[in-house]
Parts: sequence; structure tokens; C-alpha cells
Amino acid sequence: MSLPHIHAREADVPDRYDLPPGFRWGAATAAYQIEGAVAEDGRGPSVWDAFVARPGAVRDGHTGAVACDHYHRYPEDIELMRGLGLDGYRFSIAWPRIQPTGAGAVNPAGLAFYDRLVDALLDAGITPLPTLFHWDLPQALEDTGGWLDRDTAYRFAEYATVMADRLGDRIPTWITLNEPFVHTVFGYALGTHAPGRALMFEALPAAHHQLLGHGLAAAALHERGLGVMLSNNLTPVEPASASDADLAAAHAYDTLHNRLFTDPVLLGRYPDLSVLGVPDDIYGAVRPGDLELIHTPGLDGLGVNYYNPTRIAAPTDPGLPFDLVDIPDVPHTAFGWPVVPDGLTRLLLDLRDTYGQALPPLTITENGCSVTEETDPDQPRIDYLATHLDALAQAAAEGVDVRGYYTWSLLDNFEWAEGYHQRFGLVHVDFATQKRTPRASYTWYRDLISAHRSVRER
Ligand code: IFM
Repeated sequence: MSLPHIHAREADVPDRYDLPPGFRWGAATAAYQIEGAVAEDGRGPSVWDAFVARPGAVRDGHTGAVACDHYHRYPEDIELMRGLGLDGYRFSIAWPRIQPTGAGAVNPAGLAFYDRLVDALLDAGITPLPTLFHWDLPQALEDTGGWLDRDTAYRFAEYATVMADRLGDRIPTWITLNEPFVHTVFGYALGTHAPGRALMFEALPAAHHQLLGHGLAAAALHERGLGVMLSNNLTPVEPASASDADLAAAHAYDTLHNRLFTDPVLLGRYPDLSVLGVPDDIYGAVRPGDLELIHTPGLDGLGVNYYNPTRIAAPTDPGLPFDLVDIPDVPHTAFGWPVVPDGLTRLLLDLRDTYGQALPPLTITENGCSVTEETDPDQPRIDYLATHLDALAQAAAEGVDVRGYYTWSLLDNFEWAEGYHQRFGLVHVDFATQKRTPRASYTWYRDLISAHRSVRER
């Protein structure tokens, strides 16, 4: 990938982003992608342990069994974070370490790991920002239906309560779910992620039950005086043309990707799902009172994970109400994702315009760029981060309340169905030796954070 319009700037670190006081700089990871140690200290199996064992499910048969071995190497990783000068670190808690079967008995060794991690972060002056669910459902819950089963929402709230009671004295704000859109669509509709179900639109009860789990967990967190966020992968949707058919298809896709998840939480209602051919009660999943449970706790912040916009055309396959088409004439990442920084500005402005007073403060909880071994060194990542931060600052200048930026990712890690082939890290990881090597983007981000801090302190 190359970005002809900007060549940023290892030496030229901007202190020109006009961001609000207290803006938080961070980096993000997730448990199954970095921890490894999948059979240690009483951790139960998750849906991802089962999925990676399926022949052909993950490129080259890669698994997260060892990943970055962060379970053992977290002190070294926290030193890397300290070196960056991070304000915050977003990580996820592995539910199967806490409740190996997803319900009932709590595993003391699992709690002890996150105690150690959180205490070490605090010692390093870094605020922990945990995500309670980043896709690694305990397999025992999948065996009883996973997120298709309403009961999983109640189990999730129980697990959230266990964590809040254990760590709530040290962690002010919690993220309930990560990217319920991706988990629902890849995990339950298409089957390209765990748990590998291919139900197409009949997957959507899994979305509703995640949102219900969010609402129940949010209420428990709020009762304990804790702040609550939800992170979704959001995308600005652009029609391929101004034709009525393309506009209708773009509306349908926007409903599925964005509004299905954001409207219930912020507005207390689902968008019109008939554009997807889905019944209002999502195949009987939505019961009276559910939307109140989802909406009433409110959100203290919305986490925005932004990677790219999505261009949509009228369907060629009659089975779907839209087609995804490429965005030509822009650079693409190693993953093949179009690089459109001003899509982030558009997304943030659209959120403000769509939700108005109902929109809580925003935090970018993921944004980043993968390279492959072959495309290192990582100038493309520096360019990606620099241009997206420009786009973020533009939205802030136009009045969007955005409070922080967590880049994806601190470390190269297990990139789900792509295994170790896509590398998102500021820090290169040699998976044979576990050697960590900070990249040029690490130095760039460190200097950026430091420049902002000195501006702040002036
Ligand atoms: O690695 C993922 C992460 O787990 C969720 N958001 C997108 C990232 C890059 O694909």
C-alpha cells in the first residue's frame, strides 16, 4: 500500500492535532489474539479453540494456542506500553478463564491473572480499559446455543458482575461487547469466524441476545458506580451510484452494519428491519421489555472501531439485499481494505447528526492498518495512523465530542481467520521466538503522544 498524498513523518511528529484537554492515547488488543496459554490455570475451551481445530477454518491452520504468549509475558508488554507513554490500554478478558463453562463456579486463577495485569498497568500509570466480550465465548455455552440462546445474555451479565466485583475498585470504565456486528455476521451468518454458523439473516437473534446481554451487564456495572461503553465496528456506507436501487441497497446495508446495533442502545428501538426481510421481532427473539433493558442503562461512551467505509450496490444475487463492491482509486491495506481516512470524519459527523443529544462521548477504540512480513517496514502504518488522526481532529474541530484514540494494535497478533498473516502491531512479534521488536510506527506514536502531552502540560 502507498499513500501518495501524504508521506508522514517519522521525524515530523505533529503537535498540531487540536484535541480536547484530557484526550486519551491508547492501544488495544484482545485476549484470544494475544494471550495464548489456552489450557493453563483452569481456563475452559472457547468457541475459538473449537473453531481453529476445524480443517480449513483458519489460514494455514494457525491457532491462538500460543499467540503472543502474553499470559506469561505481560510484564514485558506493559514495559512496551510504558515506553509508548500510553494513557490507556484496551484489552479483553477471556470469559473462559473466569468461568470455564460460562456459568457458575469462578476460577480463582483466572481472576488472579487479571488482578496481576491490572495492578501492573496501574503501576505503570496506564488506565486499564477492559472489554468483557471479544468473541471468545465459553464453548459450553455454545453447546447450549451460544448467542442464539437467550440464556447466554443472562450468563453474560453474571460474568460481568463477577468481574466488576473483583476489579471495579481499580477500573472506572468498562466495555461490554466488542463489535457485535462482526461477531454476528462472521460468526453466525457467514460462518467464517467462530462459532462457524452460516445462518444468514436467521443469525440475527444472536445480535439481539448480545445487545440484551449488554443491557443487563450495563445495569450491573452502573449499580456498582462504573462507567459503561460498547464498541462496535462502524462504517460509513456509500452507494455505488445515485440510482434508486443502489440507494436502497446502501440503506439496507447501513441498517445491518450500523443501525441494528446503535439504534436500540441509543434510541431504544430497532430500525425498520423489513429492508433486510427480517421480521420486527427478529424471528421471535425480541420479547416485551427487552428494548427497555437494552436502552435504559444508557451509555457513558460509544466505542467506535473504524477501518474503512463500505461501498454498496444493488444486489446481483437475489438472496441478499445488497452487494459489497470495492472502492477503486484509493490505496488498500495488505488485507485489501480501502484506505479512506475522511471516512472517519464522515462517520463521526454522521453519528452526531443522526443521534444528536442521544449520542454519548465517542472514543475511537480501534483503528489501524495491517502489513504482511513482505511489506515491512511499516511506513504504510505510519501514513495510515497519521491520516486517520487528521480525520479525527477534523471531526473534533467540527464539534464532535471525541475523547480518545486506541490504535489497533499494540502487538502483531492472531488475526482470526487470517491467522498470523496480517500484522497490525506497532510492535513486530516473531512468533517462533516471541521476540518483540518495536517498529517505526511505535516510535512515531510514542513521539506523537509525547508531543501532545507536552502541549497539554504547557
Ligand atoms: O483484529 C481485529 C479485532 O479483533 C476486532 N476489530 C478488527 C481487528 C482487525 O481485523
